[in-house]
Amino acid sequence: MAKPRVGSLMSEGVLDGRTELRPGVGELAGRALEVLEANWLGHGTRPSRLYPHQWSWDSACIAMGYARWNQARAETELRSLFAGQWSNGLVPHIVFAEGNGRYFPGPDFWQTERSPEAPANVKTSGIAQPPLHATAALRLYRLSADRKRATAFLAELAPKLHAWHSYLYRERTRSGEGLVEIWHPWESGMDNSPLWDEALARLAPTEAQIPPYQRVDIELADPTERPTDAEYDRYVYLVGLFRELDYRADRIQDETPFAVQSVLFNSLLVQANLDLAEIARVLGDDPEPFEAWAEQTAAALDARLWSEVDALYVDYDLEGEAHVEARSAAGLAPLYAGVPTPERAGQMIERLAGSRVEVGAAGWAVTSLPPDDPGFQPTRYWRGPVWPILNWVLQRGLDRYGYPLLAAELRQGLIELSRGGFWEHYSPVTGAGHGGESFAWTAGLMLDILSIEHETKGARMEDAEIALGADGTSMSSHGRRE
Ligand code: 9WN
Repeated sequence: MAKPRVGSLMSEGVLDGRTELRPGVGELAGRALEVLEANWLGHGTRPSRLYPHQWSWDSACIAMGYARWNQARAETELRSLFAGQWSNGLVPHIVFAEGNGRYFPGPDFWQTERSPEAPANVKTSGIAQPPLHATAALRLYRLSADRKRATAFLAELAPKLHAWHSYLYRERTRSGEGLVEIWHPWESGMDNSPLWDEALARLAPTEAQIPPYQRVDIELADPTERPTDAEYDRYVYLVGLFRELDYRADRIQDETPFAVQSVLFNSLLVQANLDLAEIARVLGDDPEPFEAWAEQTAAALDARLWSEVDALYVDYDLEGEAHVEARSAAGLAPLYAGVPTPERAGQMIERLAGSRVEVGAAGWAVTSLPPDDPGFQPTRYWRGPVWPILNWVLQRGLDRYGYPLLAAELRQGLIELSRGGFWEHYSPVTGAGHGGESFAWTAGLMLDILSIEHETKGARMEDAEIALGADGTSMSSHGRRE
């Protein structure tokens, strides 16, 4: 199959008028900030109209995006998310903004009040999402205009980050090997990725085991782009099970029929541990425990999840007692955390999981499923589209292993796609945006990408519209200060 070329479609005018706009970098950053502003809830940022609450890893990316532009907003974003942290350390994947918009499953379905560990005054979900928070906090510190204030914020957040990582190592590992497990596809952040198909197929819940529910997502978004009803039945069945177990981690670990060691989750955790170690150094605390976690998980990733045949890391299905068969660009994530040897990294980069597509004249991106996979669907959620987060992770990995040109081209691909708007994901065939529009997560990641461009190339970022205030606050293109 020929690699799809987004750029040719753009220049031929096949895509709609949005792509004709070719804003400069400063203007792109201004638009990204406007998207964040439009999704601001007053205390944190919703991903989009489709997701009217605060999501865990989205918020970390949003805080990272704000880091250079609006220190106060970035702090508020993380503070608000951590207000939903459980007493056992869990950072829930959703912190609900009650009374705001329709979403299923909402607080009435989760019923997290069944757990004495859930916070009393904030409604949340009862599962996790990938741990990008320490990484966001450190980025915020490094890009801060006001270092003193940033240090105080790190001191506030560090114990919470510590509790979060402790939860993961205490409740989510088995036999001390250092790989953290997920109990629900939503915990991976890649909901309906084919990575979970085999494990989900085994579940086969009876009707009586699926609590009654009604989807909202397919009313608000194109059903052909969303997970199927069969997938939702299983998502809901798992939540129902965790609810019955009152969200007790020990019981869930014993009884969950879905438990996977995810490469992406563990890679982000390795880096988050290294970042937590760095935070400890900044605060004059002991970095050693966090470095030890990072080393342990990195070693386990390398020893247990590497596939020589595929030149890729692959997830492990604990219930099925086998490596997951499906392949995805998420398997490249260990590059981001510095896990593979340079030799393995070279092999991975040569193949790029077969997921590379060209974007524009000088850019490229990876898809969520290789275009030559029989299950590839260019616009269905995690089964083909280009997702900004996977590409953000990869460009960091490429820089880390000494491939700055490739990393810059990948960022160029993302910049090119974002010029058509900040969408939840993009079709690798047409380059058009799909899923939610004006998506905060995408905008946050783009701001970070532009920051990295600034750091690596000295690209001009500030323009007349966006001026960074001397006091560390920023002025958005609305002319409002925070
Ligand atoms: C379930 C908010 C979230 C992202 C996930 C993405 C999607 C939710 C959904 O949206 O998941 O958590 O309802 O589909 O898969 O990565 O955090 O943007």
